[in-house]
Amino acid sequence: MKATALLTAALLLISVIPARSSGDTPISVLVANSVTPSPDKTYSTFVVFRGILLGGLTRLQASNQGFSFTYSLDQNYGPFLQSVNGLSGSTEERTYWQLKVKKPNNSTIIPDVGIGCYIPAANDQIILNYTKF
Ligand code: B12
Ligand SMILES: *[C@@H]1O[C@H](CO)[C@@H](O)[C@H](O)[C@H]1NC(C)=O
Ligand SMILES: *[C@@H]1O[C@H](CO)[C@@H](O)[C@H](O)[C@H]1NC(C)=O
Ligand SMILES: *[C@@H]1O[C@H](CO)[C@@H](O)[C@H](O)[C@H]1NC(C)=O
Repeated sequence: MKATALLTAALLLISVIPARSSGDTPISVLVANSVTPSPDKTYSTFVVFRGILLGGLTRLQASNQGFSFTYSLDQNYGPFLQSVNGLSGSTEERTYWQLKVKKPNNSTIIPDVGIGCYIPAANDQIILNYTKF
């Protein structure tokens, strides 16, 4: 092969590899339903360096792993996670998607911010838990 052909092949290879730099932060997403017991689902995705959870969820939705979500925009607090995999929170039924995070040391926190403000750390397990308020 000529040098130009090699270069073309190398460039082609680079362009088909999804952009994922060393600064990327891997996370998993667990979808749980504590209202109507159903099997948990786990997905993998990542956020960019210091990226917000909303970015990771958007990337996960685009990755064809069967994850979908919607959000509404609150004028004060930003994105409110409305539905996950077609199941929507409801004020009438007093249900919502709670956001929890299980850290690599197995301690679980309930973030005091939503999906637009939470910045995942490496190997966070994001728990989206359908529950009652
Ligand atoms: C009640 C309440 C809720 C209820 C709202 C249900 C309902 N229909 O009433 C429920 C339990 C659903 C809830 C959930 C969450 N909440 Co809340 N909630 C409150 C609380 C105590 C009062 C809000 C209120 O009624 N205001 C009066 C009404 C008249 O004004 P309103 O603008 O219409 O209120 C709406 C918004 O506040 C919205 N809302 C409530 N919480 C949140 C959170 C986010 C991120 C967004 C975008 C909107 C939002 O729901 C209200 C009703 O529609 C406030 C604290 C406070 N004292 O203000 C925290 C507060 C707004 N919540 C907060 C948080 C963090 C959350 C969660 C992310 C917690 C979690 N880890 O799961 C989740 C949202 C997850 C998701 N799906 O995106 C934070 C937001 C801080 C921030 N900068 O992001 C606050 C300030 C409390 C705190 N921890 O400091 N919440
Ligand atoms: C677990 O890790 C988190 C953050 O990485 C830290 O804040 C917390 O103190 C740790 N908890 C325990 C019990 O070690
Ligand atoms: C966290 O829990 C899992 C499963 O229970 C266990 O295998 C793992 O060793 C635990 N990790 C730490 C850091 O305690
Ligand atoms: C979801 O929330 C319910 C009610 O708070 C709780 O009992 C359950 O353990 C939670 N599930 C997960 C996976 O955190």
